[in-house]
Order: sequence, then structure tokens, then C-alpha cells
Amino acid sequence: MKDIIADTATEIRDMRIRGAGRIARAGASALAEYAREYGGNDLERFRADMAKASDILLASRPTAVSLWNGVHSATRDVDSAGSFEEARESVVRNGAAFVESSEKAVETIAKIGAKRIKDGDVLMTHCNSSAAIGVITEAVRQGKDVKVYATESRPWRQGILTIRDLSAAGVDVTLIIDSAVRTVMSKVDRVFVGADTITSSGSLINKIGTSQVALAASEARAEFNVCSETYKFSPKTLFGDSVTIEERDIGEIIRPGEMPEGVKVFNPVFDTTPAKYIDNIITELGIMSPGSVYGVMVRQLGDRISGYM
Ligand code: RUB
Repeated sequence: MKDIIADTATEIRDMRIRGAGRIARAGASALAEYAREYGGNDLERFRADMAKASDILLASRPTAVSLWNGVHSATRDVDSAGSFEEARESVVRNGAAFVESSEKAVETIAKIGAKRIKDGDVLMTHCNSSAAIGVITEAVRQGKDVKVYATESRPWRQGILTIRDLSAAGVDVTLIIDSAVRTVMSKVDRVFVGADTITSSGSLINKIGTSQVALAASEARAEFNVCSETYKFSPKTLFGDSVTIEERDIGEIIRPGEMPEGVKVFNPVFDTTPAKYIDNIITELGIMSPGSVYGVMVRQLGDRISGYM
């Protein structure tokens, strides 16, 4: 398999490329580049190699449906293509189109979401979501005066990236440890988080701890907003598939020698926030309730829906 596929999968697995939007764009771009540089000219061989490349990319991280949608968008016309050249061009074209529409969706979400923010608001964000950060920085760019609490997001500490991103954009940001969320929530007006996957029933799968942030927001009556491109809606959940929650190496949370014999360590890196804790899902199509996800998914899938059964 060509290096671009293996290298991209490794970068995603090792979290050098991370965040649901970025990994989806990296997957689609890698397939487009692989197709562009493809050495042979045999259609069947190309189809088999594209399927193999897709599987390698999809195995790199299991939770974000965005990666699955990015890979499937890039390869969607390979099976119906009538010639090798047509199949190859479709991957180059569809991969680039996915990247472009994904970037545009983040910009649109920023514009729509920024309108939810009022001058003087205190906000909270969890982990490092480009969609959520886009909303906050757009509001600040429009001249709104906001304060942001950003969680550390153990164990990978993506919150450090968030405070860098926000402070570079001139945002007044305060870092807190994850266990300070409930203490601080009484001061917070609105929470903005990203999404790895949204199920057909409107539940959110995002960085571990998101559901605790949502619970604390509900208790304190702070508005809980999810910033999500619609390609993070999971068509597979329509037909009963569950979202796999990635578990990562225990070395991410405990050092060698710290472990008493016989003790176990559990390191799930995403969790599920039930729809009832979500006030708004801010997408490139507009703001919707969790209950609207099913309808949007069905409309977007159109005739292709039976393929997901
Ligand atoms: C990142 C994370 C982000 C979502 C959305 O987890 O949970 O909130 O992926 O990000 P990890 P974006 O660091 O483990 O990938 O809005 O950038 O797509």
C-alpha cells in the first residue's frame, strides 16, 4: 500500500492529526492523492486497492463517523465508474469536494453559532473542537466581549491547544481542570462543544467528559450547544448500529511503575451525551434540535438510505 495511506493512518492513530473534522479531511485527501498518483490502469485492481486503502484509514480511529463519511464520500463513485480513468478521477474530484465542503461547513457554523452569543456572555468549551472554537472566535471578531472557560481535557490535554487557539484570537480564556467544571458552571451562560458523531436519535458522542459537562450545564441552566457539521451524523445508527467508543492505551493515564499488581485501568476516550441534555445542534444547515437529526439524515441520504441497512 502506498505510503500516503499508511502514513496518514499512522498520524491519525498517533493523534498527530486529531479532531473529527481534521481526520475526515485527512482521510479524504489521502485517498485523493493515492488515486492521483496511482500506478496502474486496471479498474478491478483499482477498486480493490481503494477498498483496502479505505479499510486501513478506517481502522486508525473507530469513533468519529466523520472519518467514515470522508472516506465514503471520496470513494462513492468507484463502483459505478465505467472505466479506470473515470474511477480514478472520481476519487480525486470527490475527495477534494469533501475537503472543500467540510471547511466551508466550519465557517458557516461559526457565523450561525456566533449569533447565539451575547455581549458579556461567559462560555465554556471542552477538549479542542475547531467547530466550537470557530463559533467563539467569530463572536469575538464581531466585537462581542466574552469570557471562556476551557477544560484541560485529560489525558491528552487538548485544552492546552484550545487555550492557545483562543488566546491567539484575542479571547479572554481561563484554563480549568476537568473536575472544576461543576464549580465553575454557575458562572457560565453557554457551553459550546464539538462532535465526533451524532446518532439518529440526536445523542452526541464527543470527548470523554462531555456528558459530565452537559449534566453540570443542565443543573446550572446553562445552554448546551453542539457545533457539528452534518457529516458527523451517523447513518449507520439509523439501522441500529452502536457507535464504538475508542479505548486507548493505559500508558496515557498511568506511568510505568505506578500500577499496583492486580489493578485494572480503563481509558475510554469518548462518551455519550443523551439528546435530552442538548439545547441546540449548530450545523451548516442551521440550528436544530436533537429531534431533527433523523429527518435531516433521511433527507440527505435520499435513495442511498437502503445501502446503510
Ligand atoms: C477531539 C474531540 C472534538 C471533536 C470535534 O477528540 O472530541 O471535540 O472531534 O472536533 P480527539 P472538530 O482529540 O481525541 O480527536 O470540531 O475539530 O471536528
